Amino acid sequence: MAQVEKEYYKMNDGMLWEERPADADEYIWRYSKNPLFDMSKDKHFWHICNSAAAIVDGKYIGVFRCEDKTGAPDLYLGKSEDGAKWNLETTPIVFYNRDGSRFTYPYAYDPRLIKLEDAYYVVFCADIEGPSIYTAKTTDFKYFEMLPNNFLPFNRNGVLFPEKINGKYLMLSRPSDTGNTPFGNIYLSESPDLVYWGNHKLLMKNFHANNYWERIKIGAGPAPIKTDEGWILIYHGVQSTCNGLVYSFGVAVLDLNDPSKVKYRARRYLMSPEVGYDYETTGFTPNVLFPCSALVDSEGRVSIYYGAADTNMALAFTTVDKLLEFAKKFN
Ligand code: M1P
Repeated sequence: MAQVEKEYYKMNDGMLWEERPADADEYIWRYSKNPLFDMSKDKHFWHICNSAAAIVDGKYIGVFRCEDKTGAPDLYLGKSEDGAKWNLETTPIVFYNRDGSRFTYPYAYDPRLIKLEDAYYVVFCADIEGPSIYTAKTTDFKYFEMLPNNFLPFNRNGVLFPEKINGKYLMLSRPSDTGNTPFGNIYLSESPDLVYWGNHKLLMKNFHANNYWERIKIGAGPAPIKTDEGWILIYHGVQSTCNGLVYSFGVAVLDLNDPSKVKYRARRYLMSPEVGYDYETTGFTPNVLFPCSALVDSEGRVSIYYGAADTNMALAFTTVDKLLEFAKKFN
Protein backbone atom coordinates (compact mmCIF):
# COMPACT_ATOMS: atom_id res chain seq x y z
CA MET A 1 0.00 0.00 0.00
CA ALA A 2 1.34 3.45 -0.93
CA GLN A 3 1.84 5.85 1.90
CA VAL A 4 0.68 9.42 2.21
CA GLU A 5 2.19 11.46 5.00
CA LYS A 6 -0.59 11.46 7.56
CA GLU A 7 0.40 14.85 8.93
CA TYR A 8 0.28 16.32 5.45
CA TYR A 9 -3.30 15.35 4.79
CA LYS A 10 -4.94 15.11 8.21
CA MET A 11 -6.55 18.54 7.66
CA ASN A 12 -8.93 16.73 5.28
CA ASP A 13 -9.97 13.94 7.66
CA GLY A 14 -13.74 13.70 7.82
CA MET A 15 -14.14 14.94 4.25
CA LEU A 16 -17.07 13.84 2.12
CA TRP A 17 -16.23 10.45 0.58
CA GLU A 18 -18.28 7.44 -0.50
CA GLU A 19 -17.24 3.80 -0.78
CA ARG A 20 -17.12 2.35 -4.26
CA PRO A 21 -20.48 0.84 -5.29
CA ALA A 22 -20.13 -2.79 -6.42
CA ASP A 23 -21.09 -2.01 -10.02
CA ALA A 24 -18.86 1.07 -10.41
CA ASP A 25 -15.61 1.47 -12.32
CA GLU A 26 -12.74 -0.15 -10.46
CA TYR A 27 -10.65 3.03 -10.25
CA ILE A 28 -13.02 5.99 -9.89
CA TRP A 29 -16.68 6.43 -9.03
CA ARG A 30 -19.06 9.38 -9.04
CA TYR A 31 -20.78 10.89 -6.01
CA SER A 32 -24.27 9.44 -5.70
CA LYS A 33 -25.81 12.94 -5.45
CA ASN A 34 -24.09 14.59 -8.43
CA PRO A 35 -24.32 17.30 -9.65
CA LEU A 36 -23.78 19.63 -6.71
CA PHE A 37 -26.01 22.53 -7.78
CA ASP A 38 -29.53 22.81 -9.18
CA MET A 39 -28.76 25.31 -11.92
CA SER A 40 -32.37 25.39 -13.10
CA LYS A 41 -33.31 27.07 -9.80
CA ASP A 42 -30.26 29.26 -9.24
CA LYS A 43 -31.40 32.87 -8.96
CA HIS A 44 -27.99 34.44 -9.46
CA PHE A 45 -25.72 32.20 -11.48
CA TRP A 46 -26.04 30.81 -14.97
CA HIS A 47 -23.15 28.34 -14.50
CA ILE A 48 -20.97 27.16 -11.61
CA CYS A 49 -18.08 24.98 -12.77
CA ASN A 50 -14.29 24.37 -12.73
CA SER A 51 -13.89 25.23 -9.03
CA ALA A 52 -11.58 24.31 -6.18
CA ALA A 53 -12.21 23.36 -2.54
CA ALA A 54 -10.17 23.09 0.64
CA ILE A 55 -10.86 22.19 4.25
CA VAL A 56 -9.66 24.83 6.68
CA ASP A 57 -10.06 24.23 10.43
CA GLY A 58 -12.65 21.52 9.74
CA LYS A 59 -14.81 23.64 7.44
CA TYR A 60 -15.06 23.53 3.69
CA ILE A 61 -14.17 26.63 1.75
CA GLY A 62 -13.96 26.99 -2.00
CA VAL A 63 -13.13 29.35 -4.82
CA PHE A 64 -15.76 28.97 -7.49
CA ARG A 65 -15.73 29.91 -11.13
CA CYS A 66 -19.22 31.23 -11.81
CA GLU A 67 -20.96 33.05 -14.58
CA ASP A 68 -23.76 35.33 -13.48
CA LYS A 69 -26.61 36.05 -15.83
CA THR A 70 -24.46 38.50 -17.83
CA GLY A 71 -22.32 35.50 -18.81
CA ALA A 72 -19.04 36.92 -17.45
CA PRO A 73 -16.84 34.34 -15.68
CA ASP A 74 -15.49 35.45 -12.30
CA LEU A 75 -14.33 33.96 -8.99
CA TYR A 76 -16.60 33.69 -5.96
CA LEU A 77 -16.06 32.40 -2.44
CA GLY A 78 -18.15 29.45 -1.24
CA LYS A 79 -18.59 27.76 2.14
CA SER A 80 -19.96 24.36 3.03
CA GLU A 81 -20.48 22.20 6.09
CA ASP A 82 -20.38 18.90 4.23
CA GLY A 83 -18.59 19.47 0.91
CA ALA A 84 -21.78 18.92 -1.07
CA LYS A 85 -24.16 21.77 -0.22
CA TRP A 86 -22.44 25.07 -0.82
CA ASN A 87 -23.38 28.66 -0.06
CA LEU A 88 -21.80 30.97 -2.55
CA GLU A 89 -21.32 34.69 -2.20
CA THR A 90 -23.02 36.63 -4.95
CA THR A 91 -20.31 39.26 -5.39
CA PRO A 92 -16.92 38.24 -6.77
CA ILE A 93 -13.79 37.98 -4.64
CA VAL A 94 -11.88 41.26 -4.57
CA PHE A 95 -8.18 40.86 -5.26
CA TYR A 96 -5.70 43.56 -4.20
CA ASN A 97 -2.34 44.50 -5.62
CA ARG A 98 0.57 44.85 -3.21
CA ASP A 99 0.13 48.65 -3.16
CA GLY A 100 -3.45 48.22 -1.92
CA SER A 101 -5.11 49.11 -5.21
CA ARG A 102 -7.73 46.80 -6.60
CA PHE A 103 -6.63 44.20 -9.16
CA THR A 104 -9.04 44.36 -12.07
CA TYR A 105 -9.58 42.23 -15.13
CA PRO A 106 -12.30 41.70 -17.73
CA TYR A 107 -12.91 38.12 -16.58
CA ALA A 108 -11.35 35.30 -14.56
CA TYR A 109 -11.80 31.55 -14.47
CA ASP A 110 -10.58 28.03 -13.61
CA PRO A 111 -9.12 28.54 -10.09
CA ARG A 112 -6.90 26.06 -8.30
CA LEU A 113 -6.54 26.37 -4.52
CA ILE A 114 -3.27 25.26 -2.94
CA LYS A 115 -2.14 25.18 0.69
CA LEU A 116 1.54 26.05 0.67
CA GLU A 117 3.49 26.77 3.84
CA ASP A 118 1.32 29.01 6.03
CA ALA A 119 -1.02 30.37 3.34
CA TYR A 120 -3.49 29.44 0.61
CA TYR A 121 -2.86 30.37 -3.00
CA VAL A 122 -5.51 30.84 -5.66
CA VAL A 123 -3.96 30.26 -9.08
CA PHE A 124 -6.31 31.29 -11.86
CA CYS A 125 -6.54 32.48 -15.40
CA ALA A 126 -7.47 36.11 -16.02
CA ASP A 127 -7.89 37.66 -19.39
CA ILE A 128 -5.85 40.86 -19.51
CA GLU A 129 -4.49 41.44 -23.00
CA GLY A 130 -5.10 37.72 -23.46
CA PRO A 131 -5.35 34.88 -20.95
CA SER A 132 -2.53 34.49 -18.47
CA ILE A 133 -1.89 32.91 -15.08
CA TYR A 134 -2.23 34.97 -11.92
CA THR A 135 -1.78 34.01 -8.28
CA ALA A 136 -3.29 35.49 -5.14
CA LYS A 137 -2.26 34.71 -1.57
CA THR A 138 -4.60 34.61 1.40
CA THR A 139 -4.35 33.51 5.00
CA ASP A 140 -7.91 34.30 6.05
CA PHE A 141 -10.02 34.04 2.85
CA LYS A 142 -10.97 37.68 3.39
CA TYR A 143 -7.97 39.53 2.00
CA PHE A 144 -6.50 38.23 -1.24
CA GLU A 145 -3.18 39.78 -2.26
CA MET A 146 -1.92 39.40 -5.80
CA LEU A 147 1.59 38.20 -6.48
CA PRO A 148 3.35 39.66 -9.52
CA ASN A 149 2.11 38.11 -12.77
CA ASN A 150 3.65 34.63 -13.01
CA PHE A 151 4.09 34.14 -16.74
CA LEU A 152 3.79 36.08 -19.97
CA PRO A 153 0.55 35.74 -21.90
CA PHE A 154 -0.78 33.49 -23.19
CA ASN A 155 -1.03 30.74 -20.64
CA ARG A 156 -3.68 28.77 -18.76
CA ASN A 157 -4.09 25.89 -16.31
CA GLY A 158 -1.51 27.00 -13.76
CA VAL A 159 -1.13 25.09 -10.51
CA LEU A 160 1.47 25.24 -7.72
CA PHE A 161 2.99 22.23 -6.00
CA PRO A 162 1.99 22.24 -2.31
CA GLU A 163 5.57 22.45 -1.07
CA LYS A 164 9.02 23.63 -2.14
CA ILE A 165 11.18 20.93 -3.70
CA ASN A 166 14.96 21.26 -3.54
CA GLY A 167 14.49 24.82 -2.28
CA LYS A 168 12.30 25.93 -5.20
CA TYR A 169 8.60 26.63 -5.64
CA LEU A 170 7.21 24.74 -8.63
CA MET A 171 4.36 25.64 -10.98
CA LEU A 172 2.75 23.67 -13.80
CA SER A 173 1.28 25.64 -16.69
CA ARG A 174 0.04 25.26 -20.23
CA PRO A 175 1.16 27.91 -22.77
CA SER A 176 -1.72 28.68 -25.11
CA ASP A 177 -3.19 31.26 -27.46
CA THR A 178 -5.98 33.80 -27.07
CA GLY A 179 -8.91 31.55 -27.87
CA ASN A 180 -9.94 27.96 -27.32
CA THR A 181 -6.38 26.88 -27.99
CA PRO A 182 -6.00 24.04 -30.51
CA PHE A 183 -2.71 22.84 -28.94
CA GLY A 184 -1.17 22.54 -25.51
CA ASN A 185 1.46 20.78 -23.41
CA ILE A 186 2.24 20.93 -19.70
CA TYR A 187 5.39 22.80 -18.59
CA LEU A 188 7.14 22.84 -15.22
CA SER A 189 8.68 26.11 -14.00
CA GLU A 190 10.55 26.98 -10.82
CA SER A 191 10.97 30.03 -8.62
CA PRO A 192 13.03 30.88 -5.54
CA ASP A 193 10.41 33.32 -4.24
CA LEU A 194 7.06 32.98 -6.14
CA VAL A 195 8.04 36.19 -7.99
CA TYR A 196 10.75 35.26 -10.50
CA TRP A 197 9.97 32.18 -12.58
CA GLY A 198 12.33 30.33 -14.89
CA ASN A 199 14.05 27.07 -15.81
CA HIS A 200 10.88 26.18 -17.75
CA LYS A 201 10.81 22.53 -18.83
CA LEU A 202 8.44 20.65 -21.07
CA LEU A 203 6.94 18.02 -18.76
CA MET A 204 4.25 16.24 -20.79
CA LYS A 205 3.10 16.46 -24.38
CA ASN A 206 -0.35 15.83 -25.80
CA PHE A 207 -1.15 12.70 -27.84
CA HIS A 208 1.24 10.67 -25.74
CA ALA A 209 1.65 7.14 -27.15
CA ASN A 210 -1.21 7.78 -29.59
CA ASN A 211 -3.74 8.30 -26.82
CA TYR A 212 -6.65 9.80 -28.71
CA TRP A 213 -8.46 11.06 -25.61
CA GLU A 214 -5.65 13.62 -25.17
CA ARG A 215 -4.87 14.20 -28.82
CA ILE A 216 -5.49 17.97 -29.06
CA LYS A 217 -4.10 19.32 -25.78
CA ILE A 218 -3.59 18.66 -22.10
CA GLY A 219 -3.61 20.84 -18.97
CA ALA A 220 -2.75 20.28 -15.31
CA GLY A 221 -5.68 19.87 -12.93
CA PRO A 222 -5.52 19.84 -9.12
CA ALA A 223 -2.34 20.45 -7.12
CA PRO A 224 -0.18 17.31 -7.36
CA ILE A 225 -0.77 14.73 -4.60
CA LYS A 226 2.29 13.77 -2.56
CA THR A 227 2.86 10.03 -1.94
CA ASP A 228 5.95 7.99 -1.14
CA GLU A 229 5.90 6.74 -4.75
CA GLY A 230 5.84 10.19 -6.32
CA TRP A 231 3.54 13.09 -7.11
CA ILE A 232 0.21 12.04 -8.58
CA LEU A 233 -0.81 14.48 -11.30
CA ILE A 234 -4.43 14.50 -12.46
CA TYR A 235 -4.73 16.39 -15.75
CA HIS A 236 -7.31 16.99 -18.44
CA GLY A 237 -6.92 15.85 -22.01
CA VAL A 238 -8.93 16.93 -25.03
CA GLN A 239 -10.11 15.03 -28.09
CA SER A 240 -11.76 16.51 -31.17
CA THR A 241 -14.94 15.02 -32.62
CA CYS A 242 -17.40 15.98 -35.37
CA ASN A 243 -19.54 17.31 -32.54
CA GLY A 244 -16.88 19.42 -30.80
CA LEU A 245 -14.23 18.86 -28.13
CA VAL A 246 -14.38 16.19 -25.42
CA TYR A 247 -12.56 16.83 -22.12
CA SER A 248 -11.56 13.77 -20.06
CA PHE A 249 -9.00 13.39 -17.32
CA GLY A 250 -6.05 11.10 -16.77
CA VAL A 251 -3.23 10.31 -14.35
CA ALA A 252 0.55 10.56 -14.33
CA VAL A 253 3.08 10.08 -11.53
CA LEU A 254 6.07 12.42 -11.25
CA ASP A 255 9.30 11.65 -9.41
CA LEU A 256 9.09 12.70 -5.77
CA ASN A 257 12.42 14.55 -5.65
CA ASP A 258 12.61 15.60 -9.29
CA PRO A 259 9.07 16.19 -10.63
CA SER A 260 10.46 17.02 -14.08
CA LYS A 261 10.71 13.22 -14.50
CA VAL A 262 7.50 11.40 -15.40
CA LYS A 263 7.62 7.93 -13.80
CA TYR A 264 4.29 6.62 -15.08
CA ARG A 265 1.59 7.99 -17.34
CA ALA A 266 -1.59 6.03 -17.93
CA ARG A 267 -2.42 5.59 -21.59
CA ARG A 268 -6.16 5.42 -21.04
CA TYR A 269 -8.29 8.15 -19.49
CA LEU A 270 -9.32 7.78 -15.88
CA MET A 271 -12.72 9.41 -16.39
CA SER A 272 -14.58 10.70 -19.43
CA PRO A 273 -18.07 12.17 -19.96
CA GLU A 274 -20.29 9.14 -19.97
CA VAL A 275 -23.71 8.21 -21.24
CA GLY A 276 -26.04 8.06 -18.23
CA TYR A 277 -24.57 11.18 -16.62
CA ASP A 278 -26.46 13.99 -18.34
CA TYR A 279 -24.76 16.70 -16.29
CA GLU A 280 -21.52 15.73 -18.06
CA THR A 281 -22.82 15.20 -21.58
CA THR A 282 -25.25 18.12 -21.82
CA GLY A 283 -24.95 21.74 -20.77
CA PHE A 284 -23.31 24.95 -21.90
CA THR A 285 -20.35 23.03 -23.36
CA PRO A 286 -21.32 19.37 -23.58
CA ASN A 287 -18.80 16.60 -22.78
CA VAL A 288 -16.42 18.55 -20.56
CA LEU A 289 -14.89 17.17 -17.36
CA PHE A 290 -12.55 19.73 -15.81
CA PRO A 291 -10.93 18.75 -12.47
CA CYS A 292 -9.53 21.65 -10.40
CA SER A 293 -9.18 20.21 -6.94
CA ALA A 294 -8.43 16.87 -5.24
CA LEU A 295 -8.73 16.52 -1.48
CA VAL A 296 -6.83 13.66 0.14
CA ASP A 297 -7.24 12.45 3.73
CA SER A 298 -4.70 10.73 5.93
CA GLU A 299 -6.04 7.29 4.91
CA GLY A 300 -5.35 8.06 1.24
CA ARG A 301 -8.96 8.59 0.20
CA VAL A 302 -9.36 11.11 -2.61
CA SER A 303 -12.32 13.33 -3.54
CA ILE A 304 -12.03 15.14 -6.84
CA TYR A 305 -14.07 18.27 -7.57
CA TYR A 306 -14.63 18.67 -11.29
CA GLY A 307 -16.55 21.00 -13.54
CA ALA A 308 -19.15 19.27 -15.69
CA ALA A 309 -20.12 20.59 -19.13
CA ASP A 310 -19.06 24.15 -18.15
CA THR A 311 -22.37 24.24 -16.27
CA ASN A 312 -22.21 22.51 -12.90
CA MET A 313 -19.91 20.99 -10.31
CA ALA A 314 -19.58 17.30 -9.53
CA LEU A 315 -17.54 15.01 -7.30
CA ALA A 316 -15.77 11.73 -7.92
CA PHE A 317 -13.99 9.45 -5.46
CA THR A 318 -10.97 7.21 -5.60
CA THR A 319 -7.92 6.43 -3.46
CA VAL A 320 -4.22 7.15 -3.72
CA ASP A 321 -3.58 3.40 -4.11
CA LYS A 322 -6.03 3.12 -6.98
CA LEU A 323 -4.54 6.14 -8.77
CA LEU A 324 -1.02 4.73 -8.46
CA GLU A 325 -2.14 1.27 -9.57
CA PHE A 326 -3.98 2.80 -12.53
CA ALA A 327 -0.96 4.83 -13.63
CA LYS A 328 1.34 1.80 -13.44
CA LYS A 329 -1.04 -0.76 -14.94
CA PHE A 330 -1.90 1.37 -17.98
CA ASN A 331 1.54 2.99 -18.33
O1 M1P B 1 -14.87 24.64 -22.60
C1 M1P B 1 -13.96 23.71 -22.06
C2 M1P B 1 -12.81 24.43 -21.34
O2 M1P B 1 -12.08 25.22 -22.28
C3 M1P B 1 -10.96 25.90 -21.76
O3 M1P B 1 -10.03 24.97 -21.25
P1 M1P B 1 -8.58 24.74 -21.91
O4 M1P B 1 -7.96 26.07 -22.03
O5 M1P B 1 -7.83 23.82 -21.03
O6 M1P B 1 -8.86 24.13 -23.22
C4 M1P B 1 -11.34 26.81 -20.62
O7 M1P B 1 -12.11 27.88 -21.10
C5 M1P B 1 -12.17 26.04 -19.58
O8 M1P B 1 -12.69 26.96 -18.64
C6 M1P B 1 -13.33 25.30 -20.22
O9 M1P B 1 -13.95 24.48 -19.26
